[in-house]
Parts: sequence; structure tokens; C-alpha cells
Amino acid sequence: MDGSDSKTEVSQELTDGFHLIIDALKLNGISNVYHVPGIPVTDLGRMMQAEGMRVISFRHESNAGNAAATAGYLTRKPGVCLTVSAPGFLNGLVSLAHATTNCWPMILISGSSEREIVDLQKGDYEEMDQLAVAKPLCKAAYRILHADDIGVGIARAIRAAVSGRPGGVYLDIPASLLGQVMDAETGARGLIKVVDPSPAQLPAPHAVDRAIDVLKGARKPLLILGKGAAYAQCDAIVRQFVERTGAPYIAMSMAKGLLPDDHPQYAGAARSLVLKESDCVMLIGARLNWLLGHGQGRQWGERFTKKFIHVDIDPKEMDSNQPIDAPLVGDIESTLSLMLAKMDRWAPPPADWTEAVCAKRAANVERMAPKLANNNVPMDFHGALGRLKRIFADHPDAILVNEGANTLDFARSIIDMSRPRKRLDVGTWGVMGIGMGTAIAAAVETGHPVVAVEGDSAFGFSGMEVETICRYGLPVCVVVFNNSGIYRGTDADPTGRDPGTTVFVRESRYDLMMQAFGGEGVTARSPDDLERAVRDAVASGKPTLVNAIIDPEAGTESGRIGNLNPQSAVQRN
Ligand code: ADP
Ligand code: TZD
Ligand code: MG
Repeated sequence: MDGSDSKTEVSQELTDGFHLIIDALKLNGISNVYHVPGIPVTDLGRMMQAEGMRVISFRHESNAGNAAATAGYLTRKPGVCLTVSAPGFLNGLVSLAHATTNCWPMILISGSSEREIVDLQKGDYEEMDQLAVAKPLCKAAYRILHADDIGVGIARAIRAAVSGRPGGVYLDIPASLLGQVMDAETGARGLIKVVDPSPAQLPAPHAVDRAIDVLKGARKPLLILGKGAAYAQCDAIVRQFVERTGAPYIAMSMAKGLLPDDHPQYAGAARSLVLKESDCVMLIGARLNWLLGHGQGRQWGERFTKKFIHVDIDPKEMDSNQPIDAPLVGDIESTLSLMLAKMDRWAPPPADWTEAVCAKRAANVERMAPKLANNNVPMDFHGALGRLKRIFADHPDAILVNEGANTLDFARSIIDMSRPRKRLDVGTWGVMGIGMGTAIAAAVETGHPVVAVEGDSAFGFSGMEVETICRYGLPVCVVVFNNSGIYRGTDADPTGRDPGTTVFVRESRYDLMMQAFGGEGVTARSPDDLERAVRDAVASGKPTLVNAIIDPEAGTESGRIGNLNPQSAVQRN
């Protein structure tokens, strides 16, 4: 080697696994990462921050994962969660599976031990064959072994997460990959900016015609909007379609607000009537799973008398529970646009149908009104939620995070949403513990005020993240519906030895948890107190926890899904 050659080598710019991962994510517009540090990813998190990415460090990976899942739902880009190996990976895996179940795009990136040690089970620090564990629980799982494959690895992960039916992707990063060094120019050339990551999918013209024929033939049509329709972010087209059909519609939990809940066609308050009486149901980004009673049973009226039209991007969803007369496999934006183009002179449904629905809705709303206006002490769910309803009416951009059993079910039906994607909750699995991770991501991704309405049990699953909320100074107001237990605070151990299995310390001071980290903590015993405290929190944007003391007798077993509890046939004394 002569002198001039060695000079070239010295001036050659180098890169490594750390930087290539960061560059690949940034190249694809991913700028936020939800994280818990530790070996082997501590420096990766630090470098991400140094390179301008927003890195939010959590106290538990499950919460970081729920934040990433939420970010994916809100932005249509994969939310990224970065964890350490084995236990950190497993903690993150629950939320990856949850994201996949919810059809939300997320990438769990976990550091891992070296293959040579893991595969011979030599007993490395935090050793685990993570790729094999993750595979059955997510949409796709990849491992990158060489720095020059980072471009392909990240591109595959992004495309798998967001194309077709979105879902969770696992990306395994062995520790040695991070330190692998290569020439910077070659490294940069290997990166991939994913072109059209979630391509439009159009249903065939005859499928569109068939659906239009079925809808036209309906005398009592009903539209059901699901969180897939909210995720699709084609709000104007969804609205135009709903209004063109003139049909009553209901919104699944997270589709609330896609059209404002006070829309004249909204039949949320006449749900039983429309499910039972409709003769044609069009599902738009909603599955006919347990949340809709699998499309059968008493709530649906007589079996096989209804026709179903189903819009979904995943062909396997068709006929999953009931025969689908008009399957429309495609993305919602393209599908509804194609339908609208053929619905120029559309006759509204017969007036006897729409008028019956409106009358039922008005009667139910009227029946509810006095309950929501009560100022009882101790508070019940209606009195407390009636006040929160007013606050959301005054702050249409505020985001509602909601979990619990009674706290969830009552809030869902009482609090109206008027803008899309402002309601975030327990999702398809009904997961307790989504609260703080979801609230944090909602604040980080949107900058809007967040009010997390939490059952006291539900809050406990992620409560330590109030420190994260304070540390990052996020505009989150947590309202703990403190009924001193799961469903109710009244259970007792029949033997008298221990507390009952569903009760907590009576009237716990959750407000002090927020105070411990410098936030505001308030106890509210009356609806008036509660309204004042939450209004102050939303106005100030300061991290706040309102400990709302609810009557321990007020709730019902499992909220509104008590019918799913198995019953013992055996009586023992
Ligand atoms: P909900 O719980 O609100 O009823 P689900 O999660 O059951 O909603 O259903 C959402 C559905 O939306 C999934 O079946 C998913 O495949 C589908 N989906 C997601 N994004 C799109 C899209 N852009 N176009 C069409 N369907 C979509
Ligand atoms: N664990 C996980 C991860 N998810 C769950 N859904 C449950 C346990 C079981 N579960 C429910 O389905 S609701 C609930 C649990 C523990 C808590 C309900 O109590 P709460 O709400 O205090 O949050 P209410 O208002 O008292 O009913
Ligand atoms: Mg409770």
C-alpha cells in the first residue's frame, strides 16, 4: 500500500448500523420513537434523539408499545417502539399483537443477542429466539443481520405494516448489527424510500354495481362505520357517501366523530332499533366480530332476512360471520368514490324508516337528559360523564382516551365526538392498560389536549406513566373514575380473610401520584367539582390528574358485556 492510498482510506466517510437505521427511518418520514432504554439499544435511542428524532422514553414497554400503536392509527405511518431484548421485547409484544388485532400499523424494533449464542442456547444475557416468538403474533417478522441490508429491512417492515390490512411488524436487531461499520456512501445508496407504501386497491366494477343494486333494493338500509373508516382518513368522502345514501348510520366506538355525533342521520341512540329492523346493512371498515354480536342473535332480529354489503381491504374478512351479499374488497376511499360516481340520482330511503329511527333517537336522548344533569354526591357515572360531555362539546379538538368497564361503556354512549379520530380506546381486544401510552402518543402526535377517562382498575395498568406525562410536560388530563374497584367497590371475601377479588383500597388518592412528579392533582366529589377541575386542566394544558370519587355501588358487572361471563352451575357452601 503506498502513501496516497492510505490517505484516501483515512478521509473515507464511514457509517454504521446505528446511523443507517436512523437514516432509513427518517428517509421514510418516521420521526417519533416510543422507547425504553437498555442493552443493546441505549445508544441507538440517544443517537436518534441527537439526530433530531423525537424519542419518548417510557417506564414500561407495554405503554411505549401502545403509544406506537396509537401513533400508527393516527398518522397512517407505522408507529415505532424500540425495546431491549427478551423481557423488554416480551413486554412490547402485547401491544404489537394488540396493534395487529386492531389493524393498526406498528413496528416493534427490539435488540437481540447474537445468533451464534441464541441458536445453541449458550445462555447469553437476555437470550431469546425473539423472531420465532414474535412471528405468530404479528403480521410479519424480519431480522437484519448485515448493515448493508438495513435499507431493505426497514423498507419491508414499513410496507408490511401499512399495505393492505395494516398490522404490527417485528424487526429483530442483533446487537452486533448496530456496530457494523461500512462506507457511508455505499450505506446511503442501500437505503430505500418506500414508494406508495399503502397503494390504492380498487374493487372490480361489477362488484361496485352489485353493491349499488343491493343498496338500492333496501327499504330499511343501515350503514355501520368502523375504525377502519376512521383510519382511512378520507373523511370528506365518507361523509359525502353517508349523506348521498340518506341512510341512518351507527359508528363503532372509534369511528365516533367521523361524522359529528349530532348528524341528523346518526342512529347511535337508536342502535337496538336499527340493528334489529334494518333489511340491509353496509359495513364500512368494521368487522362483524363479537363487538357486533357476530351479526346474529336477538339484537339482529330474524336470521338471514338481512342483506349485507361489506367494504374491507382484506378479502378474507368477507363471510367471516355472515354471508355477504355484496363484498367490496378495496380501500374505503377508492371504493366509496367509485360508488358515489354511480349514485347521481339517488333516492333517499322510505320516510317511514328514517322517521321511525329519528323518533326513537329523540325519545332515548330525552330519557337520558335528566340523568346526565344530576349533581349527586356520591357521583354516579351519568352525573360525572354528563359534565365531561359538555366539556368535549366545547373542545371539539380535544382527544378522549377511554378505558375501564362501566367507565368505558357509559362514556362511549354519553360523550359525543364531533371530529374524526378523537376517540381512542381499548380496541378490538378490550385491553386494559392502553390508557397512558395512548394519551401520551395522542398528545405527541397531534399537540391537542387529551382527556383520559379511566376506570381505577384500568388506570392501574399504566399509571406509572404519569411521570412520563410530567417529564415531557404533555397536555394530558387523567380523570380516574374511582369507584374503588373493578366494576364496583363492594365485593367481599366470603371467608372474611382477604379483600374481595375485585376491590381496591377505598378512595385511593390517585391525585397524589400526579403531584409526586410535579403535576396537578385534584380530588372531585361532585359533578360540579369535576367539571371545574377538568375545564381548568384543559385550559392550562398542565399535566393533571382528577381523582373522581364515584359511588362504589354504581357500576354493573363487566359494564355492558356481563352476558359474556361464564356462569357456574355448581352451588357450594
Ligand atoms: P371496529 O372495531 O370499529 O368495528 P374493526 O377493527 O373491526 O373496526 O374493523 C376495521 C376493518 O377495517 C378491518 O377489517 C380492516 O381490514 C379494515 N380496513 C382498515 N383500513 C382500511 C382501508 N383503508 N380500506 C378498507 N378497509 C380498511
Ligand atoms: N387484563 C387486561 C389486559 N384486559 C382486560 N380487559 C382485563 C384484564 C379484564 N378487565 C376488563 O375487561 S375491564 C377491567 C378488567 C380488569 C377493569 C374494570 O374496572 P375499572 O372500570 O375500574 O377499570 P369500572 O368503571 O369500575 O367498571
Ligand atoms: Mg372501577
